[in-house]
Amino acid sequence: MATQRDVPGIRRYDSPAGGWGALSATTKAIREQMDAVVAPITLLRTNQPDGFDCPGCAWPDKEHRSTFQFCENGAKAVTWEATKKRVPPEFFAAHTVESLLQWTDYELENEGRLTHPMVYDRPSDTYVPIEWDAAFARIGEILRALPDPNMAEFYTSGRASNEAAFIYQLFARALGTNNFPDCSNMCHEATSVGLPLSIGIGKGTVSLEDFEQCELLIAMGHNPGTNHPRMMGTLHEMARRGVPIIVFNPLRERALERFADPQSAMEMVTFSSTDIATSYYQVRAGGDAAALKGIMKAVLALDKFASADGTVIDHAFINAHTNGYDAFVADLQATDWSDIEAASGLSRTALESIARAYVKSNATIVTYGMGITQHNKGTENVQQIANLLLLKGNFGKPGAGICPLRGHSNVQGNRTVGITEKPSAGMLERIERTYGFVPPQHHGHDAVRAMQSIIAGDSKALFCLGGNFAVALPDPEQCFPAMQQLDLTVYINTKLNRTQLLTGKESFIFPCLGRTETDVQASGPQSITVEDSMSMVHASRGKLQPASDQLRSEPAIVAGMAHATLVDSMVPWLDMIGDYDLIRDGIEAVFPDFAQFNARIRTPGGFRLPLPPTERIWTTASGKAEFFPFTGLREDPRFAAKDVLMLATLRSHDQYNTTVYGLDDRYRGVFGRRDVVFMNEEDMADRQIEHGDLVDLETVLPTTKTLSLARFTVVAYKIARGSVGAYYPEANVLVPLDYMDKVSGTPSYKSVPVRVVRSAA
Ligand SMILES: Nc1nc2c(c(=O)[nH]1)N[C@H]1C(S)=C(S)[C@@H](COP(=O)(O)OP(=O)(O)OC[C@H]3O[C@@H](n4cnc5c(=O)[nH]c(N)nc54)[C@H](O)[C@@H]3O)O[C@H]1N2
Ligand SMILES: Nc1nc2c(c(=O)[nH]1)N[C@H]1C(S)=C(S)[C@@H](COP(=O)(O)OP(=O)(O)OC[C@H]3O[C@@H](n4cnc5c(=O)[nH]c(N)nc54)[C@H](O)[C@@H]3O)O[C@H]1N2
Ligand SMILES: [Mo]
Repeated sequence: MATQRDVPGIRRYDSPAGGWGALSATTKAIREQMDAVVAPITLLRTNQPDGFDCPGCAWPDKEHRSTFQFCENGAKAVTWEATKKRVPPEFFAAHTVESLLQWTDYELENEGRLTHPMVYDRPSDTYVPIEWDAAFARIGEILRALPDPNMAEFYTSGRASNEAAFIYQLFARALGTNNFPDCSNMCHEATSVGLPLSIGIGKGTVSLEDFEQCELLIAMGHNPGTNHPRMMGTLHEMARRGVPIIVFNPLRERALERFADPQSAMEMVTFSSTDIATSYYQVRAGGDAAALKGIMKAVLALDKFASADGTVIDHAFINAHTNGYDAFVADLQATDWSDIEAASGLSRTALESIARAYVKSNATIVTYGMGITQHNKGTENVQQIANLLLLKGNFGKPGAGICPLRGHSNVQGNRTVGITEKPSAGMLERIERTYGFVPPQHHGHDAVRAMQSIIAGDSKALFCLGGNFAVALPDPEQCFPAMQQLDLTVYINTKLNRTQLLTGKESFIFPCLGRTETDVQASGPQSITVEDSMSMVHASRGKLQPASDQLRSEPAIVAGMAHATLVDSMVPWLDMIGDYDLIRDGIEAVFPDFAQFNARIRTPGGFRLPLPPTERIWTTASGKAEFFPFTGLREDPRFAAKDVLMLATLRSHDQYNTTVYGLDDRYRGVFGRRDVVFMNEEDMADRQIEHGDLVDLETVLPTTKTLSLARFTVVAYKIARGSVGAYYPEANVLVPLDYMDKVSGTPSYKSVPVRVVRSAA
């Protein structure tokens, strides 16, 4: 057998996810990054009523008051921020930017926390210290000299608080632009764009209580053991209650197979675990819409033989609450099973059995992540999930609904408080009324558009509130050099990363407080607020001593730049920093859903933002929920050329987006390396490729230039036929910038058509 060959760093991992492996990994993370004494105190403050919100993921906590929920990757996120390592001015003096560009992403961030505001000095090719006020003044000069404010881009990464995000959008709009590229454009944009058309709101509709009443869970395209680890507690509990859990994922992900809950003394002591998925379907990458069509086609067939009592399809709900049903049904009837099977990689029999399970359940939740959204058909994928749920009225009843698993811990909140390139008229009108300036009305740039505009030389200034913009986007060969043509780059970050090293004519790095740290302003210690995946808004307050006495909070840095740039502004920028309650008053004035904002966040647990679909109110154009047929099945490139494989770029267990904590991906059996391609053994055999061989990958798209990646090592893996996997960001060299979901603008990170061949010896 090919898989028997010994490949360095590749070992079988037979244990369940969680368990003792997770405990020892946590201890290791703490040992490497933190003082042993501070660590337990810090971890115990995570997600406590008076503590800080975990920067790891956006999964909610029960009433936000549970005792610290054990979570390996939450602990990694906290320790990575609370590390004792530092990047002081002496570090920058000792390393030119050119030399730092040779470092790996892991090495850069592992240097520790940024400590001083820095400015790029071209003659020495180093970053040198600068006073905050001098930096703000210079940025103001450059911005005032821009011929058009739309030549500036304002990127946000979803870790920023509501307060930081709100004041940031106010700054950009007061300057005169709606250019808000956002990490969400690379993440859940298909949700933000697709769901409002289907059900009136671009957010999930379930709460934690719904999981307690749910009768069937369908988990599509997400890897919670790594990316939403606190969700494992919920899944574990559901599995033990006997709730069927159906998984769709091209890869066998260990945590979705079996999990040992580190909080279960029984499972820890007996080395036992709980099976999570009751059935696991290895759909082809990019094949979910096809699979969903198959399930729905089978549901229609079952309905034919049923009585009209609504036990199969909820016709009463459909008549009262939806539009577009007939056209949707006609499309399903016209779709061939053979096309569904070819595009999904799943058999008709399998899809029919899922339909039977779906029909049996009175309350179904579908959870989904990047495996659904990051495709050139991402919006259609999301809308097919909504269709499936609508068929049985799975909105606005207990135990049922849709649950997009959000990415960054406050990405949803950023959107809610105004980070959008397509602002509503109402929001702009209320900004004008509250702050006395007329914000721009025309739409601005999303992330891909912003980069295209930088490449074209049209955009001259880039601000980044967190994140690692250039590394997160596709096609570095094109994007990295373009960044260096910018006149001005301003990076507000906690850690060193590659984007900061792609210096423009003038570049600034502003170190900011992290969420774990105390934030003291004129009126005393401040709290910030965040919104989790389930629309719960609550306060978060840091407890640790800041990493350096030079750090400023994100809102303070933004306000400082605004104050120095907009000299005639009537917005009380600096007052708002003295007391964040004033920022929240502004949020309340611009977004009516935040009525009584300051009062409501003072109750532990916070409050939930309104979600009309939970009351069967549909804020769509028609006032009803909409069925959207998906007609693009045969556009899958694998129909045109049989040797094409679909590449999905993935996160390892030891990474947070572009932040690489370590080089292991324990559950997938990869240790100490990331230069691998996961392949199905039959696809390997077809190409005479063996486990451990070096291969070259090349994109196959008629309309874009060919991108390639050479000499990665093949790992034989339990991955669906027709699909290959590789790590993000290493594999971003294969993702075209302009191959995306046309509706939402999301890059097709999870389905790039590629050919794989053995590398020349
Ligand atoms: N520890 C940790 N936590 C994180 C992050 C992190 O990097 N590290 N990132 C945060 C962010 S910003 C986000 S957006 C989320 C990401 O969380 P996830 O959505 O879980 O992200 P990924 O790991 O990119 O991909 C998820 C899964 O999709 C599967 N998949 C790939 N293609 C397809 C497909 O076509 N169909 C289906 N059904 N599945 C497919 C992959 O095999 C993988 O298991 O997590 C957040 N939390
Ligand atoms: N190929 C491929 N590309 C992808 C994806 C994929 O699945 N495949 N996923 C996409 C997704 S879902 C997302 S969300 C994007 C992520 O894109 P980004 O959000 O831009 O990237 P991150 O890696 O999360 O950002 C890491 C940096 O954030 C900074 N940081 C950390 N904490 C804080 C903080 O509290 N404040 C501030 N100001 N800075 C902080 C640190 O300096 C760190 O270097 O990447 C996208 N890119
Ligand atoms: Mo994300």
